[in-house]
Amino acid sequence: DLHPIKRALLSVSDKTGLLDLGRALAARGVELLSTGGTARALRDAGLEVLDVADVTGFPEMMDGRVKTLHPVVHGGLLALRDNDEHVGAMDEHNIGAIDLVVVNLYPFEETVAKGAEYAEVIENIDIGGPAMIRSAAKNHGFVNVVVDVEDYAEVIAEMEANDGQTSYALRQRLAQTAYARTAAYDTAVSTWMAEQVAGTPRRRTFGGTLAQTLRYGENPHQQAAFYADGSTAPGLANAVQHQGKELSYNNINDTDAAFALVSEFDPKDGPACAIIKHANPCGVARGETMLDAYKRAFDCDRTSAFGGIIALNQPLDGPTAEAIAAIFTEVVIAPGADEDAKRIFAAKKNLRLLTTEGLADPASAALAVRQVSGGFLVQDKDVGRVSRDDLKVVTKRKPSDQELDDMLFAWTVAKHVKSNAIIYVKDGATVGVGAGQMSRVDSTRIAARKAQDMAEVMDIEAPLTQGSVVASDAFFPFADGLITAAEAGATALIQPGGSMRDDEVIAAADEAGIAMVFTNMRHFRH
Ligand code: 93A
Repeated sequence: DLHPIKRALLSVSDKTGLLDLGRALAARGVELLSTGGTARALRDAGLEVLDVADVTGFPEMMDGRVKTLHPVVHGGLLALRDNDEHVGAMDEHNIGAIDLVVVNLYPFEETVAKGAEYAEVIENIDIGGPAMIRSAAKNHGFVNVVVDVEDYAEVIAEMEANDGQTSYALRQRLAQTAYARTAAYDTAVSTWMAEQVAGTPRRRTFGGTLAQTLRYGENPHQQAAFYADGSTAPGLANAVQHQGKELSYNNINDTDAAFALVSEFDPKDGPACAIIKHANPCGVARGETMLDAYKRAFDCDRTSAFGGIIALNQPLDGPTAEAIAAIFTEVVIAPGADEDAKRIFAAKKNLRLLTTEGLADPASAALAVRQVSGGFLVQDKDVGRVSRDDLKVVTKRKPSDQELDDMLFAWTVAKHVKSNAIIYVKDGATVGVGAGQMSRVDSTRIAARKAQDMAEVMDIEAPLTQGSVVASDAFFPFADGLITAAEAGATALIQPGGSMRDDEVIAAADEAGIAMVFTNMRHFRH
C-alpha cells in the first residue's frame, strides 16, 4: 500500500512552513506545481516550480476565481492509477498524475472575524481549493492531501522512511482530516450566510471548531471538549478568565445558564445577581447595591449556594467580592471587576473570575440545539418576554404594583428553571425555587418547604414565602398547586393559563384571595 510522491501541487494562502516543505520535496526529486502567490514564494527561495497556468494552458483569471479548476488538475488528482481506462485518458489528454496536494484555503473565517464588508467576505470563499482537497481525498488510495501545516512533517518523515513513498494509513488519515476541514469551511460559510439572510433558515448545518479540550465531561470517565459554533457573535468561549484553574465541563454549562439568566436584568435598572447550581438558579435578586443583590440571592437558599456559580449584571466591586469569597464558590461571571475585587479574589486560587465585556447578549443567539439518539433537535432559543400590558387579570382581586413587579421578576426567572418550575418572589428576590420535578404540585411544595428551612437557618419567624408572589412556567392543571402556594403565604400568581380546568383554578384563587394573571405564554425548559 506504499505509493510514491513524484509530483505535488502546492496552493496555500497561509505560507507558514511552505519553504521548508518545498525544499524537502525538491530534495527528494518531487516536481512542484503551484498557483501564483505560492509559486512566487517558492521561486523567491530559489526553488524550481511549474506554474499551474502553464500546465493548464489557461492563465489565472477573474481575479483568481479560476486558477486550478481544470481537467488537467482534477484528472491528475482523480485518476485511478491502477485502472487502464483512467490511465489511458491521462495519456490521451496529456494529464500528469498529481500525488500530493497541499492546500490551505482563503481565510474565510478570519475575514469574517475581522468584520470585513460583504463583498470581501464573498471573495474569500475558496472554491478551487476545496475542490482539489475533495478530489485528492477521494483518491486517497494513491493521493496525499495535506490541509494542515501540522501534517507537513509527517508526510516528509514517511517519505524519508519509505524511499519517497507514503502509506495507505497516512493517506486515509489525511483524507479524513481533509473532509473535516472542507465540512467545517462550508459550515462557516453557511453560518455566516445564515446571519445575513432574514429569518431562521430552513436548512442549517451544525458543526464547530475545537475551542478547548476539557479535562473530562460531566463525569470523570467521560471525555469532553468545547467547540465554537462559528457564529460571529462572541460567546462564552470569548469571556476573559482573570484567575483560577481551567473551567470544567460542568462549570461551562452552569456558567452559561448563570450568564443567560442575569443578562435578563438590564444593568440600567440596578444591580442583579443569580446563583446557579446544576444549571438551575438557587437564588436570584435585585438589590440597592451589588452586595445587597448578592446577599438577597444568597438568602434564598444558603445551603445550595455552596459551590455555586455566581453571575452579576454589573461589575464586581470590593464589598461583593469580599462577601462571595467568604464561602466556596466555583465561578463568578460579571461585566467587569474593579481592582479591589481582583485583589480580594487573588487570594482564592480556585475561584475563577470571568468577565464578559464585548460578549453578545445570550438572548440574541438564535438557535438552540440538543442531541437526541441519532440526531439533533433544533429550535429558536426561548427569548420570549412578557410585559405588564400582556398580562390578563383573571381574578376578582387585581394585583398591586409591587405584586406586578415581583410577578414579572418571578416569570423571568421561571424561564431559566427546569420544568416543572415554581418560583416564589418577594421584593425583587426569589425566596423559593422548585425545579425539575415531574409534578407541578411537588415543585410548589418543595419550594415552600425550602423557604421554611431557610427561615429556621436565618432564625426568622415566618418563611419569606409569607406575602410572596408565585410564577409557574406552565399552567396549573388542577387547583392543588395554587392551594399549596396560598398555604405557603403567596398572595399573587402568574402563569400562562390555558388549562381545561382554568375555571377551577380561578375559583380557588378567588376563594384564597389571590390575585392571578395569565401570560398566555409558557416557558417549558426540559
Ligand atoms: O478563487 S479560487 O476558488 N479558484 C481556484 O481555482 C483556486 N485554486 C486554488 N481559489 C483557488 N485556490 C486557492 O488559492 C487555494 O486554496 C489557496 O488558498 C490560494 C493560493 O493562492 P496563491 O498561490 O496565489 O497565494
